[in-house]
Amino acid sequence: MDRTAKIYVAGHRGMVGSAIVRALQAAGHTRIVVRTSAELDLRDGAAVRAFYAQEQPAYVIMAAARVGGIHHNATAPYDFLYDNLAMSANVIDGARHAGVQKLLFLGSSCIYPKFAPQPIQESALLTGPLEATNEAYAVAKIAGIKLCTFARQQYGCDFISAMPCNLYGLGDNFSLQNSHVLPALIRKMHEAKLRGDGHLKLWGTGTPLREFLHADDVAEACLMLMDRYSEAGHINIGSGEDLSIRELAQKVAATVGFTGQLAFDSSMPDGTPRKLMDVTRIQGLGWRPRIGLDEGLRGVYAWYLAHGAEARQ
Ligand code: GFB
Repeated sequence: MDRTAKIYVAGHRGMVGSAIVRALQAAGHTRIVVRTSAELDLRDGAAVRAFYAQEQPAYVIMAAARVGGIHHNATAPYDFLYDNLAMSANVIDGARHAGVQKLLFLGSSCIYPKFAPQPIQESALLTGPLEATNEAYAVAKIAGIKLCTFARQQYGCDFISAMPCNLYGLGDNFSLQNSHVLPALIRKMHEAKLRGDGHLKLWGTGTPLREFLHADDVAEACLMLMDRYSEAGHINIGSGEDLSIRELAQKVAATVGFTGQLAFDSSMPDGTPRKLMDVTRIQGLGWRPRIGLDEGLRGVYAWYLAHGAEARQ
């Protein structure tokens, strides 16, 4: 990428978007364009087209999305489908009309079939039924991938898609009901420690396996892909390693200093049993994550201690 060309980061206040802005600044980008959702509602196509006409960015990274954990996804499926579909369609089609040189669309590993062979290769897309708890989000993200692929095929646009595994990092959402598992466990265990609780109940059976990556590593991967990847279809971004929710809970407990017993509430959903990404392709481009899970957990807990009161909840 030309470091002096305009680049629009959609979703710059989110965990991933803010990590991308930090990485762009560190790489010397001088013209980073952002809008809050109050300034620009990405579900409003006319507003998005007017924004592109005004700013005319050379590059776009689409990190704006309605996101949430298993419970939020499962209980607000219309909002997850509609908002993500509308935002993706407007940002991608607006970029096509505005002649954007390169666009990166971000999704998630939940696009793959619930029982995809592990580790999951990019070619597993649309080979089987989706996991019910995140079907709405997945359908919107699959549509976004296809918009990028077909914009390339039909109009010659250099639009690419990348699908990261489960992400965590600074500025995450720590809601007890709506967040993803890692920030939820940090908050639940921190609060249980302060109360002196001897027990803590977590959701599901604790047996599902998940692959985690720090948002700062994903941001580095995004910059590398903008420079070096230009193909139809999507590419996986992952650490290449997974662990069970029970093992994750034990790591979080050690980080937070919660010494009580862990119990699991199997009336809550497990979600997909496993979604380990095959990362052969992105590793072939020379990218590797730098932040291991133990180090990343310590950093996020420190961030939570410093910002807990203002953390998104
Ligand atoms: O991170 P998470 O909400 O989402 O949950 P998914 C992962 C696993 O952790 C599930 C368990 O098996 C949960 O039952 N879990 C245990 C908990 N305790 C908790 C808790 O207190 N809170 C939460 N949230 N989970 C999401 C998708 O799936 O992954 C999204 O719904 C997206 O669409 C995202 O793809 C990356 O990994 O199951």
